[in-house]
Amino acid sequence: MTEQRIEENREGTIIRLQGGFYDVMTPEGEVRSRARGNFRKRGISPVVGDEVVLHIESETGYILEVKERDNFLVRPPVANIDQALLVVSAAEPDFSAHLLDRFLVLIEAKEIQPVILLTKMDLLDEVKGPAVREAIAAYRKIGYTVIETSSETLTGVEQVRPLLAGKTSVLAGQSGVGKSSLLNALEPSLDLETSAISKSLGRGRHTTRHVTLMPLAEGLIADTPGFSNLDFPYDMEIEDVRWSFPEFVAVQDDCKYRGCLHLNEPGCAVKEAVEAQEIMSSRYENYGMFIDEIKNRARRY
Ligand SMILES: Nc1nc2c(ncn2[C@@H]2O[C@H](COP(=O)(O)OP(=O)(O)O)[C@@H](O)[C@H]2O)c(=O)[nH]1
Ligand SMILES: [Mg+2]
Ligand SMILES: [Zn+2]
Repeated sequence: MTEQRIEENREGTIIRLQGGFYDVMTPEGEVRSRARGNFRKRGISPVVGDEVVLHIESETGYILEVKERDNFLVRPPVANIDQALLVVSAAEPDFSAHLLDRFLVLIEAKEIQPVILLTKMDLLDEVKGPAVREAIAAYRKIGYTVIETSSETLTGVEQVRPLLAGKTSVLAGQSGVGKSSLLNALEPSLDLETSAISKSLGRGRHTTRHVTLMPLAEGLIADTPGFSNLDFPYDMEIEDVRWSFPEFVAVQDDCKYRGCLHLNEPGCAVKEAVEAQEIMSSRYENYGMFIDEIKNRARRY
């Protein structure tokens, strides 16, 4: 019997790092691959999400080339993210416009497309319901996609599926908001651990875990929250915040001063829009807090 040597070049996406190997998803399936030594010499370290060209020799791939990245998250390291699914709960924990705005700024500053997924809609009652529904309408008016879901009743879950197709997505959101439950609702075979309690049970919590991209709904999704740290990164500047509020940007040409920060400047179109209740006052307050946070941080240096 003669052993057939199959040699070919193929393109794919790195989905997993494991024991010095890179698992690459190609149209013909997964290929366990090695990076050529010269990557390290050139200071390139391939990460999950990288688009690569492989040379395949008897079922092992060798990464020949890492394509230029569209974007890159450092913690966890993921490249070429098409969108961030921003998971916020309607209740338990209570809906927080502040947290949502903070995530939106972090995502917009990375020039990643955000999608807002509201979870636990089944827990909304007559008391909490109206304010949350009003907020949902207001974020939609800004232009954000907001999907209302419940992993309990499965409401809205199917609306998430088409958003994932053909894209690499990261999840963002506090612990306990229902990220794993939502993924399980979309794909029960994932069988991800849910509930905050199970986390304290240990199970390899101390081993270094690399992020993995899981195939889901004809797309790839990072298995860990993309933004574990909610502090603004040191390279984020006031200008980044200024450009991260689309409904402010939409009217800022009407501000009297170019470069208006919409704080104490006279003739500010943003402030006028807040007074006319065309811009959410919570957004304006959060904006001010974020600007302060960055200013105070800068002063420490
Ligand atoms: N009532 C209700 N509970 C939910 C829903 N989604 C998640 N939960 C519960 O919220 C807790 C945290 O969910 P989990 O998926 O682990 O959150 P994660 O930390 O964001 O991954 C669990 O006890 C879930 O059962 C939902 O849509 N409705
Ligand atoms: Mg989880
Ligand atoms: Zn202004």
